[in-house]
Amino acid sequence: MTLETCKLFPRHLVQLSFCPQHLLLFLLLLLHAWWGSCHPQCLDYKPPFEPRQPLVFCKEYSKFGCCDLERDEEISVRFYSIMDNFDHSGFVTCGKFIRSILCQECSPYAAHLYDAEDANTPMRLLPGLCGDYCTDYWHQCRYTLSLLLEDLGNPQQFANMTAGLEEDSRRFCDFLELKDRQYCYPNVMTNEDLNANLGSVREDATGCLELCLQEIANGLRNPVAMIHADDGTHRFFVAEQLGYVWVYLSNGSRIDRPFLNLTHAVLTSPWAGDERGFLCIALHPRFTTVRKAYVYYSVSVKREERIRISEFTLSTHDENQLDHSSERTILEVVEPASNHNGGQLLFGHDGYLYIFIGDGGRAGDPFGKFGNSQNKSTLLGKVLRIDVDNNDDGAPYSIPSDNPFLGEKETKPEIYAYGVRNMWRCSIDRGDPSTGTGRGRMFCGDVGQNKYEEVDLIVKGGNYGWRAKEGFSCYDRKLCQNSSLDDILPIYAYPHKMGKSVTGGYIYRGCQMPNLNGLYIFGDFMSGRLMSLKENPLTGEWKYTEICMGRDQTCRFPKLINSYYKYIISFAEDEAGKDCNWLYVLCNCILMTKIFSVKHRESHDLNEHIHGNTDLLNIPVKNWKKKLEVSAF
Ligand SMILES: *[C@@H]1O[C@H](CO)[C@@H](O)[C@H](O)[C@H]1NC(C)=O
Ligand SMILES: *[C@@H]1O[C@H](CO)[C@@H](O)[C@H](O)[C@H]1NC(C)=O
Ligand SMILES: *[C@@H]1O[C@H](CO)[C@@H](O)[C@H](O)[C@H]1NC(C)=O
Ligand SMILES: *[C@@H]1O[C@H](CO)[C@@H](O)[C@H](O)[C@H]1NC(C)=O
Ligand SMILES: *[C@@H]1O[C@H](CO)[C@@H](O)[C@H](O)[C@H]1NC(C)=O
Ligand SMILES: [Ca+2]
Repeated sequence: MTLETCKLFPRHLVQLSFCPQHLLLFLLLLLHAWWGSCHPQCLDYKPPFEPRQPLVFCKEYSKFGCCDLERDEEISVRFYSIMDNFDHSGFVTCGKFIRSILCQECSPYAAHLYDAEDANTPMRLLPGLCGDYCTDYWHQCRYTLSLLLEDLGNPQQFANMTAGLEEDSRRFCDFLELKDRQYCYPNVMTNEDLNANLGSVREDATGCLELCLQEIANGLRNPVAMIHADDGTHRFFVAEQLGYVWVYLSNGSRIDRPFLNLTHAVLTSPWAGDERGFLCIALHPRFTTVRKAYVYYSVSVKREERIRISEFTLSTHDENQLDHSSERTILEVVEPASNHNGGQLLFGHDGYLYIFIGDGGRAGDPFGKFGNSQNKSTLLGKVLRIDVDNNDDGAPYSIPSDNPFLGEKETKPEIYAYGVRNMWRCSIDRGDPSTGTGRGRMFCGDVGQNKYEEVDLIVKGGNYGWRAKEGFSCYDRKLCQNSSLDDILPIYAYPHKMGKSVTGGYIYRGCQMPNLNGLYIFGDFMSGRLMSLKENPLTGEWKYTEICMGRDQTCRFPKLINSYYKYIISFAEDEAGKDCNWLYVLCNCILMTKIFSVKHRESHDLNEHIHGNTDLLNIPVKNWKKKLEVSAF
């Protein structure tokens, strides 16, 4: 086999010359590209990974390969059952060959060793061996071939074949040999170029981390959030801004009937840049027993715009649908303007519900004496924390007894942190898979005003600065210089030449790219830039690295792509299970700038117009949100 054969990968790049609909993409990461062609790849076509627990039998693939501990145990069982046929000296002579051959499915190059890269051609029965190694094997243990093939199919089928092969060293090795001397076993193990950066995401010449993507769903209209239930079903719940939540099953199928259809109640419009709408959903952290979902959306009540957080109960007869008659309002906050509605809802590891509320809108947080965000008498511009457990009778929520401002005069007890402008997408760190380091940390992107976008690490009682500060710099000079501000600076801020509306992401804790473990991966809605931050544990500083798409050759894998639609709306991760989890990015393809000239802030007239015209609501909400003030205000 020559390198040319590696280029047989079918090219599945999607056509990007048109903009079909809004896309939801799978953020899959890159396998070290080798001469741009032959990749580490597993027999199931997936990329290799770092097993969560070290392997016991095929130890050499403990660091990075294609087997988890469970598969490793199965291989070991098979080995010992084959070795039952041997006496001690046979075991000593042939055990090592059999073990090595059986373990090749754990090799990060398994797909290549088994000729499995091209799904249209038959796979080899056994991994491809190098010539010398095969000759050795033939000399010492040729009669073991039938044992290896025995349980791969109908034993009769192989009986004649192996009988013929075992007698003739040339035919034996014609059958087992992989002619490509670099990729055959065992040379593939010792080739330095192939093994140097296994599992490492590579940097391009400018230092940008190169990734590839896989599309997993499309045809969504402004998908604002994607979550999982953590209940072993591995389904996804994808929310669209106009008020739908859809269930995607683990096999990729979408259930026809919506999980939730709130389109009749959600206040939004087809106007590009409308920040209102259905913005988030969170499931109870013990969803298997507490069958409740929480949603965050814009609503018009008595001509007043509000955001509403409400609770739904799962249908008793359909686990892929909420009981639409079960809605119970948990909290409503009046929005003085139609932008900056916040929009994040999530459960922390403490079991409490966190709600991220925007500053109420317009530019520069103009309300009151020093804006809403620094005013603890209002819920606007805050991170809230409430307890929704055991709320079936009485109040819809209670205040956790250790909320930071309890008992402070003229301060809302729900407040957990303040000084936030318009946090868009927050996440909780799962923690390092082996040490647990970082577990429970809460990261948010806070959309900036005119100059800086920032990423914050949210802690109890923290003041995140707005409107005194935007990023690291002063926005309101007077407030900024007040020594009692005592604010927490972002872990990172970037100027508007890099992007104009941050979309918070996740700490990568997957196992396919061990060198990305601990990186915070996020993006910018306006510029489409994908970015990462890596913490220096000694200094606590976060170092920025851009993420770019791998080159065509790098991503030339079945189903992989290396481009995406520019408007990064949100990120997601899937349920961690036996398998590695992945990161996802939700993107939109349509430009929104054209419609910026439409002024509709605080336009109750417009809302009425929209409400009076339900057809409009059923039009896909073309573009998405946020940062309207760039040109409108
Ligand atoms: C196997 O070999 C025997 C004898 O050489 C022959 O009769 C039989 O048909 C062969 N079976 C297959 C499946 O080729
Ligand atoms: C996925 O699973 C569902 C339910 O088991 C089934 O109805 C559907 O046909 C499956 N879809 C695919 C593409 O296999
Ligand atoms: C969602 O609800 C609206 C009315 O509330 C209805 O007109 C629409 O058909 C529903 N959509 C789906 C997909 O069920
Ligand atoms: C703080 O917010 C409350 C509630 O909106 C408002 O009544 C009060 O005037 C504000 N305080 C200042 C100093 O602006
Ligand atoms: C500084 O902030 C405190 C608390 O918000 C306030 O009471 C005080 O008047 C401020 N000082 C100045 C000089 O603005
Ligand atoms: Ca800040």
